[in-house]
Amino acid sequence: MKKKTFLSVTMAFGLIAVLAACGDAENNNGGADNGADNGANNTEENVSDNNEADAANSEYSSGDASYVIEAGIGLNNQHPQYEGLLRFKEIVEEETDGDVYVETYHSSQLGDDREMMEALQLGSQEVTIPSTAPVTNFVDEYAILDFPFLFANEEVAMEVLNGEMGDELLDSLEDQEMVGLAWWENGYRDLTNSTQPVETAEDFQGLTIRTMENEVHLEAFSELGANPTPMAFGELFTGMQQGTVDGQENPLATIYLEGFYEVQDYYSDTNHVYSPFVFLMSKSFYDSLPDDYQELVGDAAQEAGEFQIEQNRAQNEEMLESLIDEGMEHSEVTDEAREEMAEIVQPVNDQFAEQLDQDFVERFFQAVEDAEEMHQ
Ligand code: TK8
Repeated sequence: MKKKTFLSVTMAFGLIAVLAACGDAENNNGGADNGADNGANNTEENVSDNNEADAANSEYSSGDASYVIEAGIGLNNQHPQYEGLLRFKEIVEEETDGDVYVETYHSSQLGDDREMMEALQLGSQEVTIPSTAPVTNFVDEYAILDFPFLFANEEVAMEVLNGEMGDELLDSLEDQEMVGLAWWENGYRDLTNSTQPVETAEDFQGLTIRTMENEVHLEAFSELGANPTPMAFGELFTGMQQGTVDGQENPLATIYLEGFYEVQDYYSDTNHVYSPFVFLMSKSFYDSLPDDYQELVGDAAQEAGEFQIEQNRAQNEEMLESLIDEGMEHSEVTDEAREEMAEIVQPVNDQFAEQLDQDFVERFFQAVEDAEEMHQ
């Protein structure tokens, strides 16, 4: 599989992150203001309290362990992803009788997705669970997962990810000093903004939308006539609050649990792309584990992922109601409107597909087709 020298992309995004950070001195904890409303804790004080609480709840301690896993995510501790991470901790500690200890961090406390992946490469952090979009900066082929309107439903996505193609994508991370252990789920991404209801492709015109650090997303939103602005997730709340961006796109759970309704008026169920999470471990750390522990962390990542996915899906409907209760206006996007959006962005998919290994692309689309037949 082709590997990218991601320096130029990283540098460009780095610059944007620095610029964003400059305007961000007062409040770099997106969601902190609104956190009290829904129990989300994004302040540093709460974060450390929470970690202490986690430690207190565990009958084990890092001091007694042969191996300590520092695990960090970008989302806050209300998100099902954090529940999944706590489940991972519980399984690993119990099954090793505390010989492997897991320290959990949320709310970008250890950095944003890209920074945490770099820390995994360096061996200074052991686990992170990013959306796959920023992984494209390390392995080109991950771009295919971000093609808009690729997976018809969640079952199709899971079938492909848990099959041969998903395995191949996990294995491809080894050359980047990371081990991919399991697929978790962020979910279908929807649009929010503070300017206007968005129901059709035309409504994207002129909207400044924060995107993840991923070229497919950038191009696709440009094609729709929006002004995409890549930004680290940790900067996003402030970016919306200060009007640096009009809108953003993320699954319902994130929109609600990060309190985005405080700074966004319009929610559109665009469902424009399915966003997987990928459970990553530092390769140097993984290699240092004895064989039975390697198997154990792999199984635990998988099991905790199944739990996370269940939680994620169970809460979706409730989240939509809660967003409306909080005063967001729900714009319903019809299948017809989605088809129009899909047509407009198709050239972007084609252009990126051409740049990837053709054998990989063919096998991937075949796997999607096969999965679609199984899960109509
Ligand atoms: C959290 C991110 C986030 C993603 C984004 O670390 O950046 O918008 O959807 O959930 O991975």
